[in-house]
Amino acid sequence: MQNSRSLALCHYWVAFATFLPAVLLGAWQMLMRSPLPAPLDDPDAYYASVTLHGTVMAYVVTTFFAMGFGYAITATSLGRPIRGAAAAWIGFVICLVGTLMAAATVLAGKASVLYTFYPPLLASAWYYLGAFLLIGGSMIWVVLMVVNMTAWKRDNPGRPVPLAMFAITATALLWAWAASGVLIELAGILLPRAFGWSDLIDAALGRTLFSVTLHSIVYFWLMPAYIAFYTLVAEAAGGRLYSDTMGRLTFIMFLIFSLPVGMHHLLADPEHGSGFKFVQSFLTFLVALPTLLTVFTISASLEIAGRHRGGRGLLGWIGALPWNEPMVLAVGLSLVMLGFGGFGGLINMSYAMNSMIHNTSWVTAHFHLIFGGTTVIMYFAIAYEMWPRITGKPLRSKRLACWQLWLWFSGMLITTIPWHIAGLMGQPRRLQHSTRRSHGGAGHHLSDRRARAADRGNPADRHSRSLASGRASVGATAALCAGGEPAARGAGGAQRLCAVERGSAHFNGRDLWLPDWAVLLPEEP
Ligand code: HEM
Ligand SMILES: [Cu+2]
Repeated sequence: MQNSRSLALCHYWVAFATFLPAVLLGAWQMLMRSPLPAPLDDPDAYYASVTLHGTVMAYVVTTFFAMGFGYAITATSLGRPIRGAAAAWIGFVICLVGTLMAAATVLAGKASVLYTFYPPLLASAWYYLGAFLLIGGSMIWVVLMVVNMTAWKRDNPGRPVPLAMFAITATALLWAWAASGVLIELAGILLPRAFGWSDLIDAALGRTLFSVTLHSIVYFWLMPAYIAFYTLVAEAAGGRLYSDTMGRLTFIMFLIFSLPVGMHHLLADPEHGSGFKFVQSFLTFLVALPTLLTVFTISASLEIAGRHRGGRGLLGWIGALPWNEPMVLAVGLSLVMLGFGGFGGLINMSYAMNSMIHNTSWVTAHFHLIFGGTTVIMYFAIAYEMWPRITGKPLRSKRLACWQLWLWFSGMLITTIPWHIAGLMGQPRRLQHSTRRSHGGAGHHLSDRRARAADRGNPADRHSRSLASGRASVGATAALCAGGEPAARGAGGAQRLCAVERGSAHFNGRDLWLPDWAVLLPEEP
């Protein structure tokens, strides 16, 4: 059992030890983008920093945290040592080596490609190799979760698998699917090009493969938070889970619904037809179902706890909950951020509305709120809960833990609300300076150029506004045109869009499924 404990603890240590410097980089980036003077004001440093911050937050912190949580769940919920601990340690070392390799390459200034590493931006092969080892190494964890669950089931016929184990195994399978896109992209496109074995790089195929990863990965990040909702919150609040079946249903739904939706990250890309984009936009809405189910089940569980503790009346149970328990406080704050963030997500996924905010800082604000906020605040609460269980030592101060959660929550709201608004006003994301032009222009222009290079793989972004809105109109504005209402009332934008679309061949049913050749192969001027 000791071995299983150290396994979980070592993974947590890597997650939080890398989190700290990554947060400091984030704070510095924010200073660079603000009108305040920032130390080391240099565009190359900025892009290296955003690459490192993004890579660490999106891949390192999350993967190590989920793996550690998985091992902790296996050891505690199945009540027996982990099977395949030796393999788990090998996986840990592979992931760690990959992390160090990727981080060193970024720090050496040889991989300023941002965490999405969209081709044709190209980094040193060591960065891709590091990412490949990190993501590939975590597949050992995936196999071990499945092996441990099935072995327990075999040894305990007729008994249901504990919910936490069921859920983490679903998470592992989700991750295997999510990772497949980026692993194929790395092995088939980026590594051969970076090593010089091929001199072609198919940017559109690379982006498409990455999109398979890019949406399902967000549920991989979110899953530990949902597992805590279902398995740790009710107990911490002093009640019981309203429905175990709802929990199992939720995790199955996440697994199925998150599979085919990544293309909504390519809504402004020309290489896919509007029809596919519209279908994937629609499928994305389905993922709202398990989330609504969760919000309902968790609220009901909290209500049971609150009434159990003497809360009366319609809302009296809320006040009766033990808000000084880090786990209970975290779930409350997390749900508030999920409410705001979920609303923003509906805008991102809508084919038409996406064109308002595509590639603006709205997007960065959105995922900081829902990932840095909703998700990470639960990672903190899980650490406060599991660390004492693993080490056998009680938490030093619950009060301090609650203060930390409040501070993180307030900070995330103060950061992300204006960031959303700036995005709506058209502030682009991934720019070193967004408000200052006073530094003689040099830094600004350089960063501008870099940002344009970052978008080169996406020709649509170059004409982002007109193009995105033009294409977006095929789906939703088509309905507007048909209904005629807003156009008749003279809503300028919609009217113009209708005019554009009526004049084009887009309503030819077959064309809806073809790429936008006019953008991919522009005519000579
Ligand atoms: C102190 C808290 C944080 C601050 C001030 C901060 C700030 C920033 C800034 C300024 C950027 C660059 C945006 C751009 O150039 O468009 C950024 C990027 C990013 N942040 Fe954070 N961040 C923080 C915490 C987090 C957390 C907790 C996560 C996730 C766990 C996270 C994930 C990311 C990712 C994935 C990117 C890359 C975005 C891209 O490449 O477009 N950040 N952050
Ligand atoms: Cu997505």
